[in-house]
Amino acid sequence: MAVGIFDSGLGGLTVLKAAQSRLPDVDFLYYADSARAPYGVRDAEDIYNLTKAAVADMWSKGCDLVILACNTASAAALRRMQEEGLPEGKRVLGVFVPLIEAMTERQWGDNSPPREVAVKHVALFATPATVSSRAFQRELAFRAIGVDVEAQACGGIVDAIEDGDMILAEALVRSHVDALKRKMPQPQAAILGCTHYPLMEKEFQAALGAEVKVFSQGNLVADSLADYLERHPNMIGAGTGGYFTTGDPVRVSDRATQFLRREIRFQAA
Ligand code: DGN
Repeated sequence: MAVGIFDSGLGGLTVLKAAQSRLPDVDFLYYADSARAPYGVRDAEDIYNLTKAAVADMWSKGCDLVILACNTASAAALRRMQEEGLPEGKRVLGVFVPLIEAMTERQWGDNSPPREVAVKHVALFATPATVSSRAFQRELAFRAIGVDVEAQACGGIVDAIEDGDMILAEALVRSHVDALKRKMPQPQAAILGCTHYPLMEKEFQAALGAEVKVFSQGNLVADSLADYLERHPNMIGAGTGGYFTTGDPVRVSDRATQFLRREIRFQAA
């Protein structure tokens, strides 16, 4: 049994990379629904159905615990799947909560009352689907955390990164930060609410200014996962992981190798 990391495409590899370096003894199974990516422009029902089917496939491959390493899928599917009830012994977790917890210094599954957050004006950068879901604001309200969130739907950045066009990605980061600043001139913190954006963290930080605290996901999710596995050691087991895709394994392997700058070989899911 390995821990499953799911994304529609390559963005979740930033989470996988951080998790592998934080938990070198754990096997990971990465699953990319590349045939249907990107999810960020699909409607919520579609994203929910695709995510549910992919997670079921990962459970059948032996992952009892699956991390939705995709904000778009977490926003549309996570709460709904958990509320509908999961099969015995299976768990699915998302990538929003570790971000919120980093802002409030709490841990996955910790029900202690919310602590005071130091930041009050927060910029959220995410895909159009994540922004229109308002899932991040819902999770904050659920925890009674009173921060003022201004969201910017960042069309185009995911495609530019997946195409390897970092010049376009950087230009888009600057224009989305400018658009956000017209709505919220002085954010105190910024949340990069898409697993592709850690690759552009420096560019976001430069466009936002050094005084803005940028919360990016890879290491935050890896730390939360390490803490979760310490409290639920039965969710890790022996077994091998690997890289699976619903798309063309050769094409996805080439792109993933370029994306993470290390050799990665996918097989058909
Ligand atoms: N990386 C995904 C996310 O975190 O929302 C966006 C890419 C996609 O369209 N799934």
